[in-house]
Amino acid sequence: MHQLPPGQRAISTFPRFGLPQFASRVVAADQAVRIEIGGAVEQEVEITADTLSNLPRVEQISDFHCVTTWSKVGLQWSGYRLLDLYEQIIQPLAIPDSAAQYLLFRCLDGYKIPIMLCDLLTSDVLLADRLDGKALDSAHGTPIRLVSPQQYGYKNPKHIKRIEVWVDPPPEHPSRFRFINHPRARVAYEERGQKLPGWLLRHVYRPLIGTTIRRFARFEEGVVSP
Ligand SMILES: Nc1nc2c(c(=O)[nH]1)N[C@H]1C(S)=C(S)[C@@H](COP(=O)(O)O)O[C@H]1N2
Ligand SMILES: [Mo]
Repeated sequence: MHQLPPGQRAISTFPRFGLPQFASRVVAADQAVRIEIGGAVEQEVEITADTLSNLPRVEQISDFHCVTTWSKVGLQWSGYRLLDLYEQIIQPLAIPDSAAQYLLFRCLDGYKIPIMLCDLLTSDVLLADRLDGKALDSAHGTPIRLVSPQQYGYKNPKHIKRIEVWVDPPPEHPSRFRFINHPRARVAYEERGQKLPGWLLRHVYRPLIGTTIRRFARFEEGVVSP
């Protein structure tokens, strides 16, 4: 049997998922890749599919772990290493502050998430534009998303439109949901949140999975209007 990280359980489908407020924000699937690079840089740069095509294309099979304890094993991603983008395009063209420690990802549906550079610049972190042989759809991150298998799903932003370089930790929303965002969110260490221990949060999150999956699916199918 496939060994899953602590507290995780495999499910057979790969559901559209996230925080409830993003369920209704379905991103249309016909957009071209356009990622602005900004923040603590000398020069803002825009990344398109053309820019990315200069980097080696990488195929990767990896497991996906949501903080609410569901995992989907064996997803087949295709895209570009964030490490290659950072070293070959962002560093020479945008010239990030040498003290940079975070990238803040901003998404077309309004989702945003800071991720530490030390967790991003590894060989298995991809900017993926394809899943299981097809272009990413509205459910899974069109036109391009981050895939960071060693971190929980909430550090795998979909529909990326802007990446900002930050030296200090980007400010978080004052109180709401602060406990869910662990600065590193490493699956192997069960870093589910910053206020409560991971094993405890398992039990908080598990009962929410079913209703969240159904809610996201209804909006994706256009059955419910916002
Ligand atoms: N733009 C965006 N990215 C997002 C989310 C979201 O709501 N919007 N949800 C996050 C969470 S909590 C999870 S578990 C995964 C779910 O990815 P999936 O919808 O492809 O299964 O996306 C993450 N990235
Ligand atoms: Mo998640």
